[in-house]
Amino acid sequence: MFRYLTAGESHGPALVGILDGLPAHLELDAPAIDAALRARQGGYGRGGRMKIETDRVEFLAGVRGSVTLGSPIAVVVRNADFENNRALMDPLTGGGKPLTNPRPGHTDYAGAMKYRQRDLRNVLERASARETAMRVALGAICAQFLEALGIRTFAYVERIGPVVAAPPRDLDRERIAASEVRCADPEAEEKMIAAIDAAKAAGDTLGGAYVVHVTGVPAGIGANRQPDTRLDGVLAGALMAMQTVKSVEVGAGNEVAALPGSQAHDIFTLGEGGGVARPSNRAGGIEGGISNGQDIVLRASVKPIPTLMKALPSVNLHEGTVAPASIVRSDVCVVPAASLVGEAMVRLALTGPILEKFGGDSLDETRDNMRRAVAAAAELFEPATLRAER
Ligand code: EPS
Repeated sequence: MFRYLTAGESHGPALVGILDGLPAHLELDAPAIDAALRARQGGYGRGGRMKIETDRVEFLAGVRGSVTLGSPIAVVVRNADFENNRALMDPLTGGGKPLTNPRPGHTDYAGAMKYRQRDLRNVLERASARETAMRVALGAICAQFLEALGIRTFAYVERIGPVVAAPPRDLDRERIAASEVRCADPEAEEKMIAAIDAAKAAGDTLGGAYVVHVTGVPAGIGANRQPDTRLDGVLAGALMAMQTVKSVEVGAGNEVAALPGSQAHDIFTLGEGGGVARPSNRAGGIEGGISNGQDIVLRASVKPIPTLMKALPSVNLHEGTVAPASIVRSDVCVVPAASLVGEAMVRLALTGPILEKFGGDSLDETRDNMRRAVAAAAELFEPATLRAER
């Protein structure tokens, strides 16, 4: 079984992660993992923390000579900001003045109730999106496994606040990666940047939406055996399990609720080289909880960051008085960064079902199994096979 775990407080010494169940003999490109971490730190609308950190992955276990051993992979990303917060956050001696005014929309209040914490810092340290740096590191390792099987993920921003980009005609990865808001539409990009500037000037924050697009997933990943084996549930659950995400759509998503069946589904036609073709992909590559061989397309909508510089109304829980919400250093807009965390979550969430389908304790074994399974599936309805059966 493939699984992963992360630990780490935002201003503690480090973020740590364990990936268990990746096959042996995967050659890892550590600079590419660091590049993914650097990309997550970027994007227009980020705050002061990103100037302090230069995230880099350190391997502690599971890898020798940059090649996976099949044993659990353990990694660390250090928090440079720990040095500025040692008195507050040292695991053995840390402490300080409590934070008392919960931010509406943040974990502060619900977490305080859950863990019986009178200091909201004890909640916000783990709730902080700083933790997503480790998800991106682990996701970047999975990306290298998936790419070895011909599966690629890609994320781009579709909306920031009220500004919506035109649907991209092709996935121009370089253009999107070069965009400060990870948006393919230059006109929308300009408006998005202006919207972030306006929100910042007003002491406000902005949410938005992003798309994660996956190519190369063969048909037959995921299962309709049980509710928790369905691929759409697994992937949507992974995206919902992000700090900012409030809704997830698969393919055309919410749009199909308004369409009649005659327009909502992707018809079958005969493919030119044999087999079937699908002229559209409203299902987003998943039917009945199983991948159908088309690209997998997922959209996540993201709330605005709950820390506003013009603080929202709240209360002081210690004094029982009305008081503005706590202001801690934060960002104005994290949608571009969130799109990369979403991409990492999809990479992590896809790896398990891929390994469940093809198995393998070494990369070659997984690859051979996949090749055989894909070839057998392609032959299943070949006219020649059908003739032989008759
Ligand atoms: C973030 C790290 C955090 C915030 C932000 C994202 O660091 P700090 O709290 O030290 O500024 O910048 O997190 C939030 C906005 C949040 O509400 O948690 C990161 O690494 O992405």
